[in-house]
Amino acid sequence: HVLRRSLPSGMTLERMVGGRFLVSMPATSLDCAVSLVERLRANGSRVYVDGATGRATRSLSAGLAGLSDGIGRARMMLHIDAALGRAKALGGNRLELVRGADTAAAPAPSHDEIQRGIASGALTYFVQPVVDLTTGRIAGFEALLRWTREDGEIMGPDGFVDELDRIPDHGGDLLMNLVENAARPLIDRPRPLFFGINITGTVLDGQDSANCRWLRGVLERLPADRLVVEIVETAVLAQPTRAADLVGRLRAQGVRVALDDFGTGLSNLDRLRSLPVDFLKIDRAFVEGLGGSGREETILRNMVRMTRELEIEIIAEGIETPEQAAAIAALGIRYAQGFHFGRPGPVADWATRIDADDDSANR
Ligand code: G
Ligand code: MN
Repeated sequence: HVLRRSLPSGMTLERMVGGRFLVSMPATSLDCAVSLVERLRANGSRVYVDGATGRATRSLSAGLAGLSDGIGRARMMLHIDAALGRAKALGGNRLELVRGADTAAAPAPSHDEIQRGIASGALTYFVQPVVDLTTGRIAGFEALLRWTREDGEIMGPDGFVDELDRIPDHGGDLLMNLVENAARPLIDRPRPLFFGINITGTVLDGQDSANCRWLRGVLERLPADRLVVEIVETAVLAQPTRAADLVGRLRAQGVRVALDDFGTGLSNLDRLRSLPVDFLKIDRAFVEGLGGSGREETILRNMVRMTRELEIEIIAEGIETPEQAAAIAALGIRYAQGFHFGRPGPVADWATRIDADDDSANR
């Protein structure tokens, strides 16, 4: 209440898990945002808390980021949380800004550039392996869109996916072909590997998501039992009914579904009871927190227990070190993905690696 009362009109306050609040400040300059946050912190600190050891004052830490560079909300939430973590690590009761490098991404390609880029091959899929920790072998891949700029720099989808979403049906058949060409060399082999594709919330925007032509085309061309469709948790939160409908239809066709970036929205394990999925992809923020205060371990242990009951497999994302891999395996998590196991790379490179792995396993 104290915080909400301190907000100018047009700004919103949401309560998040873990005693955190998210304040949105549309069309606010950085200077104004900083002084607003400082006012919120000052007002919030005036609240007394009666505890076992007597009356205490609260201190508030804050993380602040600008949402202007085409970065999605989920990714931005991670940056804000990281800044909040830094504020607390520095003793708390302070404000930390998301570092410039996090927000000031390279300029996103324009609408026209994207349409030309799809045709010219600037837009491609890289793939990153997902490893089965019980066997140590690659179980499947996630396809990740990459944009190769004219200066040779390779950009991830955060920088251009919003613009891509504005192109009707993602450039029609072209995106469909990109997915098919990326999947073929990896799934046309005796050992079944899965192939994960990401869909954004816009797939849910149409009247009927079955009208998303590129997704429908992919489902027609590739074997359903090799496909995993990854949908971000924040998209499910925004349109729960449509998301449940799409998930139900995909699974009825034999396509597996993964809930992506789990932990970045207002995570609620209970949601999994009403939204049956096959995989839960735990966001790398949890993995980064392993070995720290112990809270991440506790949350992950609960996730493992609950997903086991619901017959959902967990994929831990962002594993960068052998220690993290060991910690994840020790928690009983079956699948893992991250730089430690392999970086996103061209399909041809990973197809060669898979051939070599299969050969050595058969020998
Ligand atoms: O939102 P989604 O989970 O699909 O995003 C995957 C992104 O995470 C990819 O762009 C990929 O490059 C990145 N990524 C994959 N593995 C790692 C990792 O181990 N560490 C970090 N920091 N990023 C990773
Ligand atoms: Mn994903």
